[in-house]
Amino acid sequence: MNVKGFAGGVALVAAVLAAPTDAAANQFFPVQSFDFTAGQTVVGQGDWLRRATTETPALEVVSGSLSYAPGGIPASNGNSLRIQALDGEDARLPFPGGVITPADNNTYYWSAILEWDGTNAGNTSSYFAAFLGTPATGSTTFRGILRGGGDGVGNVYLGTQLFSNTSGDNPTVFASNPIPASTPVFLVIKVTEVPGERNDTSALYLFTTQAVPATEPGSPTVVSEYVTGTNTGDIQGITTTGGGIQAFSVRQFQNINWPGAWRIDEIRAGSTWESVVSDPSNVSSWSLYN
Ligand SMILES: [Ca+2]
Ligand SMILES: [Ca+2]
Ligand SMILES: [Ca+2]
Repeated sequence: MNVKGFAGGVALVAAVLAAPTDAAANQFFPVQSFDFTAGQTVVGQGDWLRRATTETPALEVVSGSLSYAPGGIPASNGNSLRIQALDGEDARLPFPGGVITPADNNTYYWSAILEWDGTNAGNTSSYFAAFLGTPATGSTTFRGILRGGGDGVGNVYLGTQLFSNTSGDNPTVFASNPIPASTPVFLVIKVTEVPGERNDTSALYLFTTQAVPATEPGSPTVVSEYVTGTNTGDIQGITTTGGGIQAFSVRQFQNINWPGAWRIDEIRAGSTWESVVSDPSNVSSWSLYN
């Protein structure tokens, strides 16, 4: 009798603890709060490495964290990362588990709090954050791309693109609501390996005024799909020629016509919505205490 009761208690505790444990298990790396030294490059701090060759200015950790005021995202520790509109240093954060080989119906999410500094709205766009494939150093096999762009009359938008190429096979799709200046927004990008070739998607969920839901919304803000063309237009297709997904990357690229500096913080990546909107290490968020 006592043994049975004890076993039931163990089962209950295991069930209560399962949610945060699963969220942690589905993360590709621990949340990146930039609890690093401000005023210095992020390269060499934590697990961050240089993506390509040396470029200046540095991809610099700056003082203070970003927070998403409407809520749903835990408060951030430490500092944050500045991304400038200059062809400066790029960095990558390798997955501790190594390269992920995509399989049918797999999903890959990343999320972040992001702030545009309000300068140089510009009249074109460029991309500055994405998953990264192979090879590790110097690779431009970006997928699940975040792109920022201006309309030339002061408005700035965010969009997503499945891969980085210039053929137009997978055009960027922008969300229609402008990004407020100096006000943090929250975003999730979801890449889906749809069974078959040239049909994968990159979806953007953009939050500017609403609290971030604990469960995935029924539909994203916008979706970028592979259209047509001659490129190897599939996550699995790229894998067969040496791809896969193995890192997260942040890029600085010179274009005087694209929006000014950004700050990014609280970067999460994982295979589920829950793994990129919650903090498994935050005990107060566990169902046991709600
Ligand atoms: Ca932070
Ligand atoms: Ca596919
Ligand atoms: Ca660069």
